[in-house]
Amino acid sequence: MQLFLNATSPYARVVRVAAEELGMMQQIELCWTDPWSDPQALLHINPAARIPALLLEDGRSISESLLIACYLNSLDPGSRLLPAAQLVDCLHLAGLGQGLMDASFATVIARKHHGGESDQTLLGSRRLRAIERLLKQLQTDWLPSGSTPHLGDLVIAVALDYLAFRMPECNWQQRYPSLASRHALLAQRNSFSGSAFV
Ligand SMILES: N[C@@H](CCC(=O)N[C@@H](CS)C(=O)NCC(=O)O)C(=O)O
Repeated sequence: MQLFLNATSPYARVVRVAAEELGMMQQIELCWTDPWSDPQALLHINPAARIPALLLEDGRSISESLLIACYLNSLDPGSRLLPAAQLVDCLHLAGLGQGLMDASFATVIARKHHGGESDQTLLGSRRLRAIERLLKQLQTDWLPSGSTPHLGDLVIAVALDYLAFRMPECNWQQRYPSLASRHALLAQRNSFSGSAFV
């Protein structure tokens, strides 16, 4: 399998972390890609020109980070990323994490293309409020899920890392110490230390 990714995409990192947690990295070739330059190889497997995208051995492809993670999980006999007994909690948390990632990523992209004033627009301020509400909700809802992290844990931890990387002024570590301690436990895993944003 080939995974199209770059080193700063939080969405691609979710897939990398998921693959590492499932012990599948040996089966995946990493294809470093700049999606913004519309490379043909990426457009061929994902016309949306977005990463991550996964190309399977038989030529079929899957886009969207959570769908790729679901596919990789389906190859795992233990279904470790989506444990049946915790499915609703896991999906609930994955949704909150994805919401945090979407609002943060859109904020970063708007600032890059339209300047810091984009934060004051209707959509910009809406995104910032969403980030604050999500952090607050996660502080209540993100509880330890056992020794093996599930997909919800991974998505949240990547989203928090992305916030620290691109929006350090948010300073969630000081403001939400329980999130910081939950995050610290995951950050020390190989899947996270080996895929840090650069
Ligand atoms: N919902 C998608 C989001 C993917 C996404 O936005 N990827 C960004 C990189 S972080 C991208 O490729 N952007 C290029 C573009 O939008 O043209 C997912 O979960 O995979």
